[in-house]
Amino acid sequence: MSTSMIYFTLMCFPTFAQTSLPLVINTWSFKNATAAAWATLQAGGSVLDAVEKGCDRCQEEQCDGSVGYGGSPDESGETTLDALIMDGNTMEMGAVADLKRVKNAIGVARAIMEHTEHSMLVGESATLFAENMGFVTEDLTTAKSLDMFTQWLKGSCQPNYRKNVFPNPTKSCRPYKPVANTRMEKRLHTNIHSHDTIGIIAFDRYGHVAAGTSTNGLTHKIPGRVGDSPIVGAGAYADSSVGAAAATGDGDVMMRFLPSFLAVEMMRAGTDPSAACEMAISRIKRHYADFFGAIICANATGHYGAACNKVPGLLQFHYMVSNCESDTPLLKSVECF
Ligand code: SD4
Repeated sequence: MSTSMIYFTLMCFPTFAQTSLPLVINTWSFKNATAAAWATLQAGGSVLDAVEKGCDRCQEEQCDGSVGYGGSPDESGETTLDALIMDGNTMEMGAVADLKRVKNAIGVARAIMEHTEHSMLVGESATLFAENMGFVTEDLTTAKSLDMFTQWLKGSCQPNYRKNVFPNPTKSCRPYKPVANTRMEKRLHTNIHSHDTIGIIAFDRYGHVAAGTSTNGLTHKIPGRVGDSPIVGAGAYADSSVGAAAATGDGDVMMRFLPSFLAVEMMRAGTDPSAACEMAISRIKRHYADFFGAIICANATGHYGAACNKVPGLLQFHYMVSNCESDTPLLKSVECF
């Protein structure tokens, strides 16, 4: 019997397995992240360790180009990172946004939680904090991100996130000046290629839950832009007395509705995880029918679900699960509605 099988047998001993816990669940088909988080639990690590390791695996592998260094260059060509970690037992959290020149955003988020009384640090000051905490600083640009940026410049900076400015942002690059609110075209809130954040939830067998996220945000974002992922209640939320949720998608829109908090509150009121996820998506849909987004939800008995908004390019949402039913991560999917 391999060491991992021995750990699996120990952790999933029938007495504990009855509750469907422990559990790891994460957005998208980021299987290696799930496996890393699960292995951490198996080796006796905490749920915070599992969340951190899962996110870090994606950061290192640059999951879908949307997590970690060398992805989503902003308007000046730089990659900046957002991350969040939350402990559902103590309600402590750490978040970092617009982090520059440090690869391990989830590690920095955890350092903020564990070594400060604050909840969130941003920008250059977050980088300075990270350096002081021993994180390495380096250029996050890669040949790929540089090429994306160069092509974008050559293509008159299309697409971009400006509106009501001169010169016309649908045709020209910056610098822009504000003009009166005359722009008629509606921005499409869908872009499957720039939304693959990892959001991850880990429960141990006692029902202690943690959740976290890590992303490089949106390609060609305006420097300084912060998405939903590091915002507590938006990107993720965890409360061990109920469960946890984590969201992915168009953060500019999604953060307005705190979907992860809403889903957890729905579960607190007795709603099952799938329905809670659907309610969180429905709330956003009411205002932004074409937004791109999905959410995963899990409760303290180890039941889980997901939901997504049906738009061209997102008809089905994939996510990963590890629990005692299988010693390898399972790919799950849900039909969007
Ligand atoms: C953001 N929500 O920064 C992130 C992007 C993403 O899946 O891919 N989410 O808006």
